[in-house]
Amino acid sequence: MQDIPQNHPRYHSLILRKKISEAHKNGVLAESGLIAHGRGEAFDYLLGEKTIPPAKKAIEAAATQLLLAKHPVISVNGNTTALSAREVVQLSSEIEAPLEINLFYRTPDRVDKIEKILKNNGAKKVLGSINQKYLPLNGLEGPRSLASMEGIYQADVVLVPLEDGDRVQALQDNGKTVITVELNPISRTAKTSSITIVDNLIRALPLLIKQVQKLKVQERSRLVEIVEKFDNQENLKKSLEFILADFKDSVRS
Ligand code: PTJ
Repeated sequence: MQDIPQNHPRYHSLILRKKISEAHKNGVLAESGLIAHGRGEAFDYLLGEKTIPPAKKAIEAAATQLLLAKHPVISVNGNTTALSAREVVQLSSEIEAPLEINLFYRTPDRVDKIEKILKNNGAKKVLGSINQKYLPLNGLEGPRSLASMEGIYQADVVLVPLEDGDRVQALQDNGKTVITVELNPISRTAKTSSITIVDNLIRALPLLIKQVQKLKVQERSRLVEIVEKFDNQENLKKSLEFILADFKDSVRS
């Protein structure tokens, strides 16, 4: 693929596109993952491609919720692997949460490739691989309903970056607290999750890792206070207000 000149005004965005399209060529990313990335790009544009204050608040609440969890799990799909394999592995080691591969377009080949990438990035244990034992998660059909007995099936808190709304709903209906990273604040995923980080995964994960490291040393009572104060619907409203304010500024200028 052609090199991207560093002085290109959209350099960072083009680098991400390159990563995404290479992951598709290598069989890691589903074809629909390319479209999902495009939708994400459009919303990121509306956010000014920066982490807005409501996202920082959600990141703090997410870090706290993960630290309070008895059995946290990080669900990993093709887009997450393509963009942020190193960071999900680091987060999983910081919070001692297993990574579990869960794919919408599940094939043995994709699962194997994703497992290898996670392991090459330092993951010690990856759940969700081909020969494991699964239990079905009520309310879902097809491969997404597969929940590892050691992982998502018994999890109390699940981080699911870039997820679709019906899986989030099913996880909630099965008693899990769901944290998501989702650029579209009006999606069903965003509205259904317990904590929605309206930000690009590539910016949100490093910040989430930093927050976990910072909050680890806090008293449990302080952590409980942070989670109890967080209101996801209110925070989503604030994210939309940021987008709308930017629109108004653009119209005026
Ligand atoms: O790897 P698989 O087989 O599990 O397939 C994964 C995809 C993403 C293709 C599948 O789950 C899917 O079709 O997802 P959706 O319903 O298109 O939703 C993806 C959501 O992710 C969209 O609402 C986008 O706004 C959002 N999104 C895309 N890129 C990013 C993002 N959110 C945060 N960071 C991103 N980089």
